[in-house]
Amino acid sequence: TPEPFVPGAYLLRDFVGQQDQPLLHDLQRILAQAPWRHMQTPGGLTMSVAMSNCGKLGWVSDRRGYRYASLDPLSGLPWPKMPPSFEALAQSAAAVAGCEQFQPDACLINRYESGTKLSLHQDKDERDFSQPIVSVSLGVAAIFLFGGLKRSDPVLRTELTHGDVVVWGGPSRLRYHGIAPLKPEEHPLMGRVRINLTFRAAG
Ligand code: MD3
Ligand code: FE
Repeated sequence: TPEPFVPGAYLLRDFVGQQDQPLLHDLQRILAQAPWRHMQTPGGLTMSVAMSNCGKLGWVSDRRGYRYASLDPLSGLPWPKMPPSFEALAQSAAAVAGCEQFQPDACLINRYESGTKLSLHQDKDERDFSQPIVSVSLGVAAIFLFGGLKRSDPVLRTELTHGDVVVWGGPSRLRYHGIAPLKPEEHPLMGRVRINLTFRAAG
C-alpha cells in the first residue's frame, strides 16, 4: 500500500495507463443512453459541470434536493449498466489502497470545459461513509482543492492529470473538496475537456 497523501487518501498517478481508450469507448456507449445534462441545484441554479451516471444508482440534483435514483430522470429508464472495465478499474484501485471489499453501485460522470468549476463541498448523500470513493481523472489537468472537515479549514491544492486515480477513504472521506476553474488547454486524446468518474457504494 502506498503512503496516503492526506490520511486515508491514496493518489495513484496514471493508474489508468493503457486502459484509457477502452474506458472512453465504454463511456461513449453510456452517453448514447444517458447523455450529458446540466442539473439544477436545490436553489435553482444550473450546475456548470455536465453530468451523467452509470450503475444501479445515479446521483441527481433538482429543485427537490440531492439524492441517488435508480432511474434517469431524462429518459425515465434505469441508468446504463456499469461496464466491467469501469468496475474492475475501481476495484483494483481500491484494493491497492487496502479496500478489498469495495463494491460500487454508482458511477457519477462529470464533464468540465474551459472555465467550469466545482465549488467546495462534501459528499454526504451516500448511506455508508466507511466505504471509500474512487475518482478517475481523464483529459485536461485540473487543480483539485481539498480542505478539511469544516468549510473554514485551510485548502490545499494538487494537480490531477489524465489517468490519475484517487481513493478517498477513512478520515478523508468527509473532507471538503472542489475543482478550480478548468484552464483552456488541449489534451491530445480528449480535446479541451476533462472527464471525472467517481465510483461510490451509495445504496
Ligand atoms: C474527496 N468530483 O463528483 S474528484 C464529485 O473532479 C466530485 O469531478 C470532483 O467532487 C471532480 O463529488 C472531484 C475527487 C473526489 C471525489 C470525491 C470525494 C474527492 C473526494 C469524496 C470525498 C472526499
Ligand atoms: Fe465531491
